[in-house]
Amino acid sequence: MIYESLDKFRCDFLWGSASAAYQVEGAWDKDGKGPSVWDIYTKKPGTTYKETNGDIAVDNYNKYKEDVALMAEMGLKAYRFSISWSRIYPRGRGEVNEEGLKFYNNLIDELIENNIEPIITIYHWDLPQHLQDLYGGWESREIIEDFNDYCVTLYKRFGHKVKHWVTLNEQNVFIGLGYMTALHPPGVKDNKRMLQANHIASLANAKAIQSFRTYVPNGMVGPSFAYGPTYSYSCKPEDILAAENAEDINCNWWLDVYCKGTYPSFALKYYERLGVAPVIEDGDLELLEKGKPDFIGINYYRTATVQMNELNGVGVSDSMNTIGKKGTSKDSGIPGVYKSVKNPNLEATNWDWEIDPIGLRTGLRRITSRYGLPILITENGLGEFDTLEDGEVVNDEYRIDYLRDHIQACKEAVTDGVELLGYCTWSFTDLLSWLNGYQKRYGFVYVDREEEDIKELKRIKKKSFYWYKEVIKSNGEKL
Ligand code: BGP
Repeated sequence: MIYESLDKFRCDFLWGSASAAYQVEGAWDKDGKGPSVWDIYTKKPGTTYKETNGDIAVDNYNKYKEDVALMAEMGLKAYRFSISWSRIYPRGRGEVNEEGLKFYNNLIDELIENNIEPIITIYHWDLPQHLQDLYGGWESREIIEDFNDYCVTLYKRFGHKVKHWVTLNEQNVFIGLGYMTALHPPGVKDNKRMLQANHIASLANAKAIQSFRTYVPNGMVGPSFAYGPTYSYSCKPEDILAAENAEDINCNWWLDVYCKGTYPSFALKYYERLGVAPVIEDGDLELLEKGKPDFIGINYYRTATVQMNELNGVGVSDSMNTIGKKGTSKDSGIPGVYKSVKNPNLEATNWDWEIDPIGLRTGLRRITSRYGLPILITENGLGEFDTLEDGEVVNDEYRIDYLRDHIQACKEAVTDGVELLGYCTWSFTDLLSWLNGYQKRYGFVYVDREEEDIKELKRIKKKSFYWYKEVIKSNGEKL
């Protein structure tokens, strides 16, 4: 629909920004924290851009007050951050580390004192290494109890202060990259193991939501999903079918399980025929049924455009453009299912991520139609090279354009009838991009460090900082 005027955002709209523990905190072995799988994985040569890791990251562990002061200056309404499991339980289970809880308690209090609503992500990929070594992490059903114990500890400590909670961040990404392309820890390429680990993660998610009802009865909880809505490359019926395949395999496979408690039937039958479908035990479906979320968190960066892929066609690519050189991404697909192609109607970033605000509106509408749940945009943003100019100026007009167009798309989606709780940009300060080092920047606040030279980690406000401040002040009316 094209409208002459648009509805307004709700008056309690959560204008926010997001981060993740491993990408900002640093202090990787301080105050009793145990190692996570990322602490270990990034030390293996060749896994990340220029061997970067989060040992120091942007030192938010020591500079959190300075960062929160900048958020307050901007007028940010919400800050989504993640808790590092191995800071709370250094070995993933057993004795709790009070020092770890203290850090997050201080951060939460600092936010609340500054009128910023904390949004907790319980798990943003940094699994305690001990659980990986002990029983293979997400591949063992033992993790369901351990994850639940960790969640309950957090609910008991912070449930009275924090209303919005995110369980798992991008299960589709940490499972897909961890067990299909081997680009993330544990670096496995095995579809059967991937689908089984994924099933266990879904059960852990459901169990965590079930416990949430007991300990945080007035809160709201949901997972964050990396949603890239699928387009068909053409109106050829073969391509349309390929797009339906991709939407089922890449999106509904997770979203249906979260919101309906069941797997999408065509995708499940397809995996059964291949002999790789997850083993669904007695009680699993009942647990999924009991663990449905209050909202769906959406991390949106781009859409996917696909075409029919013959049985002898292109397979899954295990490489990624991590250097920021446009056009270096490789073709990828699943033979007989779909293959991804470049969308000629869209511009892309230097990391080959297509920019598509209308895709965000389309995705929000698809989720609303299929599940009827409120949506919280838990991530959206532009990763680009930034230049620090003389006089400590960063003119990131391109980021402002990106965010403005996506917020406009949100407004159109709200006018369509989408129930949108808030919008968190990725990210507030610059931070470590998992595989892409520090040069792929996302923040409103420039952090002066490079891959090899950490300098003084000085915080410098970019042009987008002042722009978003006005957006928040006008509740999204002034874009
Ligand atoms: C999401 C993750 C974030 C963040 C973002 C940008 O998938 O949840 O943690 O990293 O993507 O991705 P990247 O850093 O690869 O550019």
